[in-house]
Amino acid sequence: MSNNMMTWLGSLKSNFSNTQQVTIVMGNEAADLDSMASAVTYAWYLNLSDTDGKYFPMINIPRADFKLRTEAVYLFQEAGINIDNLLFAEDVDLDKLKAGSNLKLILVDHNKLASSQTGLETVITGILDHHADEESYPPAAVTDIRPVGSAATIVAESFLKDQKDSIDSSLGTLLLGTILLDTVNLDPEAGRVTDDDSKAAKEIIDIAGLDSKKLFDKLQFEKFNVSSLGSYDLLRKDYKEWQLGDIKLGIGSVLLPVEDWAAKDSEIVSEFDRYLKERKLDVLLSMNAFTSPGFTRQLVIYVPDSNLREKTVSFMEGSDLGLEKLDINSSSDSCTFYNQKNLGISRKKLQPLLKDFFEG
Ligand SMILES: [Mn+2]
Repeated sequence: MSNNMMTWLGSLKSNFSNTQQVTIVMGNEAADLDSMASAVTYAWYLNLSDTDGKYFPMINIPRADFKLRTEAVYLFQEAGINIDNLLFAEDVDLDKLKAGSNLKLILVDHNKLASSQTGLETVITGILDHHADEESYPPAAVTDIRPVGSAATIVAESFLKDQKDSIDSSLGTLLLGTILLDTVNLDPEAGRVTDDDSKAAKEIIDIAGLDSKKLFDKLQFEKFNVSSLGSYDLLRKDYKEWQLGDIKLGIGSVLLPVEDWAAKDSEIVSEFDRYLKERKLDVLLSMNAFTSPGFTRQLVIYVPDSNLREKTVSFMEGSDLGLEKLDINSSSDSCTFYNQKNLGISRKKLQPLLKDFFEG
């Protein structure tokens, strides 16, 4: 058992097997920064307190999806963590572990398992969370569920209580960065921060000697910095799809002006085509939203079938979206780019309009 977090992380994969007794510490399936950072840091805390506990953090998404969480990519790197050392969803066979009576589960940043993981409730032994308590776990589970701004605050409190000496700049960066992002830099105006968050954050800042303003600004920037992502990843970063009658519709939400996107990727239309075909879609839309300097919305419509395209485009051009065609080099018959003048129509509002249209 190491008492250095990096050494411990470096040996995680070689110490793990799906056929031996383990306690998996995992965040929720949305795997935001809070879920991932809390899983890693809380598993580390538990290992410090119980030297043969075999606590393993699991990042509850496929490894290939990690790069989409650009703020997490930044913070883990800043904390000096090599992502290759972490266990992701495909590395851990929860069903097999449970079938072999080898699994205990500790949930962080959620208290009810995802629908894809139901059946594992009986092996939940602990929960540390800040969501409303859904009481979907065994009564014997040890829980700390409180409405603080970040689950990382509750992890930080654990270290502050009895592992203060383990708070170095690496651990401090992970915990503090997560708390700051979740509470909008501890700003009471944003309505997310509680006294517990502020107290834990301030103690971590003092112990680890961190600059919270600098860390928050950089995280906030990286959260929206999608420059490292290609067209395919931009489309899937924040994506939803629906079956509407005979039509399968997919809508990506992209934080980038279409002019910049098309300039960055001359193959943008063939990437839309690849995305549509892989997901067997009939209609693929991208709703682009960004601030430059004012809030702006744009829309991309991609429909390869010409009859369906004509129908779809004329409906959308005639709708309240306020579409104004853009002259983009990559435009083709099948792919059209627009400014969306009606800023009030988000994906949540557009979907029911298209549902009525395609199902009607
Ligand atoms: Mn959270």
